[in-house]
Amino acid sequence: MSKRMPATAPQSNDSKAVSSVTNKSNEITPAMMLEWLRQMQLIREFENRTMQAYQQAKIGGFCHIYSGQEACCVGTIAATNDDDPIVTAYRDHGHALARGMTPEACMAEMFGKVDGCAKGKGGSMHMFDKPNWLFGGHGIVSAQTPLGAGLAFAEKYKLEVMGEGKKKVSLAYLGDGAIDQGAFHEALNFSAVHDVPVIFIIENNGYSMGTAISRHTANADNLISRGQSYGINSIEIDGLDICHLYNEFKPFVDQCRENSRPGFVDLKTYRYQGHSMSDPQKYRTKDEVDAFKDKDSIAKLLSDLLGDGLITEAAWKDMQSEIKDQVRAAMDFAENSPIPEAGELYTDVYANPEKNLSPTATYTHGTKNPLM
Ligand SMILES: Cc1ncc(C[n+]2csc(CCOP(=O)(O)OP(=O)(O)O)c2C)c(N)n1
Ligand SMILES: [Mg+2]
Repeated sequence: MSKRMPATAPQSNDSKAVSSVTNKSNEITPAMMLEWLRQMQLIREFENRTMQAYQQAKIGGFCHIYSGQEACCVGTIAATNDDDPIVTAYRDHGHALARGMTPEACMAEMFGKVDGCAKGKGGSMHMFDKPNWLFGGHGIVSAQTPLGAGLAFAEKYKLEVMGEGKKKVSLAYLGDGAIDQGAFHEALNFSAVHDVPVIFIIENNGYSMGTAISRHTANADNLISRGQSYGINSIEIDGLDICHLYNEFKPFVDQCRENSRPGFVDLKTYRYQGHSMSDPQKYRTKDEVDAFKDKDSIAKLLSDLLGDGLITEAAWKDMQSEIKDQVRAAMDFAENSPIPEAGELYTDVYANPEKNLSPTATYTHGTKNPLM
């Protein structure tokens, strides 16, 4: 179901150089930049169509739009291996697409259809894609943080104790609103004590629902002190400039992998839409939103590419229209995918509410499951 999206970068010309200002790490190629542009634009377009579908009541439940934050998931995932595990919160469509989930599987999931990545049972907040090492999509704030540590610990254990596998790093994404949860601190402490190679990435968009970061957390302009207090290597990165992000983050990931140590990143970003689809946004001004739109990450990457002569205006137009077609096809796919059979309510669940109704009725969860 979930395959890496094919790289359809137009006129990728690796013989042309990326300017040294953009490419401080000397690892960024023109093809990489074009692929990032394509992925970020795909996420932006996908989210635009998601909002429309939500307003038409084709998508139900909670739904959180990622527009504005695209560089965060695309840039950080680009710095990992395809089989490094990742886990994130509920604002997860971008991570799913950047990890290689098809727009079809992602949109069908939101439509509650059988061809969704979780057979339509998870919805917007619960994108899950095991083949692409994406372990959700989680709605409970910060609950994914210890899971990220656990995923990294499992891989470390496999390698160091069982002698299988290879050195991996896991990425645990969370919002700025999640850093005051106890689970977050427990995960940091555990990872530091046990040398677990997990990177806690705070996608710091400045708000937790309608509460500005300075109103909900102490020391809001020095989040890295959280990581440092546990002896964890911690950095701040501008999450609106993907080339800068990659230059900073790639060596950071490599180091965590090599030394088997955790990391902490305060990744500064901004969301353009409300917290969820039902947010009147009375807590911020239009001027503030517009000021961030002036620093838009897609526009910045495009201007870097144009400046280095790595894309033409015509090629950019073609890329945008290909992406529009791709997302339109995903909408049609989701629309036409069947709704699940009623019996599906009783599969893929841990407990069987009615005996013998589920194909998993023989699974007893041990000796005493009160529901069986
Ligand atoms: C444990 C818990 N408490 C409260 C909520 C309600 N809630 C949902 S999202 C949210 C804000 C989280 O903000 P942040 O972590 O900054 O993520 P963002 O929405 O900005 O991506 C809250 C408080 C929840 N889902 N889980
Ligand atoms: Mg936030």
